[in-house]
Amino acid sequence: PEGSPPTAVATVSQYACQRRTTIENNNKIFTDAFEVLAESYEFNENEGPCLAFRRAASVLKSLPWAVECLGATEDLPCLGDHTKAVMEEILLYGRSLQVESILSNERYQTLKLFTSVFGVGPKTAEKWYRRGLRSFSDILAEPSIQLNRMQQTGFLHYGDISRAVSKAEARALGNIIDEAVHAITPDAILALTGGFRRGKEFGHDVDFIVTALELGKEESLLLDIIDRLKHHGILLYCDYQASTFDISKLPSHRFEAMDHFAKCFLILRLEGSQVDGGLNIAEGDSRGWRGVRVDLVSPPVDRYAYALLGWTGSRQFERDLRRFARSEKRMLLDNHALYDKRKKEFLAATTEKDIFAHLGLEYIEPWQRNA
Ligand code: TTP
Ligand code: MN
Ligand code: MN
Ligand code: MN
Repeated sequence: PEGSPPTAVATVSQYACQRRTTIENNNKIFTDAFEVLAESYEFNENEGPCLAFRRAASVLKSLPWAVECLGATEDLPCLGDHTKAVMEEILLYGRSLQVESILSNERYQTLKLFTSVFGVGPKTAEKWYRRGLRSFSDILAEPSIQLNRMQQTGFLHYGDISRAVSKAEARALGNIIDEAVHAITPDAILALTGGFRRGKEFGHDVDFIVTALELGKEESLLLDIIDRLKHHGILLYCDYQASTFDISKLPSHRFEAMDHFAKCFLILRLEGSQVDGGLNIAEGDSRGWRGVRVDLVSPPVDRYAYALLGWTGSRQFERDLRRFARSEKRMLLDNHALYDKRKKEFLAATTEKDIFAHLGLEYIEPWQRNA
């Protein structure tokens, strides 16, 4: 009959953890617009519409087809009136007036610029904006502003760390970390996680999980790795955070809260000669190296699967895993553990597959988690 889909189309779940989302995005014209809207609501601390646009974008990213008319979205979840109005505008005129007005808005542009600095979040950016500051030179020339160590580093390495990291660079860093880890503890476990584990071509950093087979050794392992990188002269910045992990605590409700594992946020010096893909160094810049942001997290080995699942992302995939666990299974999930509220017990897992199975979910491969 007229108006119905050409074939029996499986219903799309409202949960990203029940969808398979590769890096191929057939609906980029819409999802780029939604991201601008979400960001703008985020800057205004309006969490509801921010999450709504992120959820809508995530649904469209999972589709193996491009939306060509609004009718095609009828059976899709998480698309509200506002979302559909934006889509209709884009379908008709190729652009959305609301998005264009945000993009040309001075406050949005300034907050976007300021939050692009490592160590500067929306709160700090807002504070600087309200003081009338509009550019990096305004900030650096303002005597009353005390930059913290992270922000100083952010300005110092701004060019390097705002430039995307390539797969080849991620691989080269993987070799450096691998060498360090295994020189310290031959049977340590090292895994690439974050966006590169999901198969992304570029990232803003490179994320690794490292753990020792012997329970309790993981924290000293991380400190030894940092020490070794320092002695190799490639540690440009290190923010180490000791473990505050407590095995008796129930998984946290809030996704945005950081986990409690020992971790460090680094900037490493990557030599150009080690990169087979070639570095993207601008003409005239012949120093032959670049700074790269690297995150290392070191969970106890019995929490390895939870940490790996939590750090592989995407953020939207993680949000929906937790929401699914809570709303559909009466379970609490975070980067440390899964707790069954009905049975009042923690569920152990040695692999990510175990966790999906505990949740009654089909296994989703890392490269299908680009929600
Ligand atoms: P990111 O490195 O921020 O994001 P990404 O790797 O998906 O993408 P990008 O290319 O921009 O780097 O975070 C990776 C995952 O780690 C993300 O799902 C959130 C998670 N994470 C935690 O769970 N706890 C933390 O403390 C941090 C910093 C990240
Ligand atoms: Mn990352
Ligand atoms: Mn990121
Ligand atoms: Mn990271």
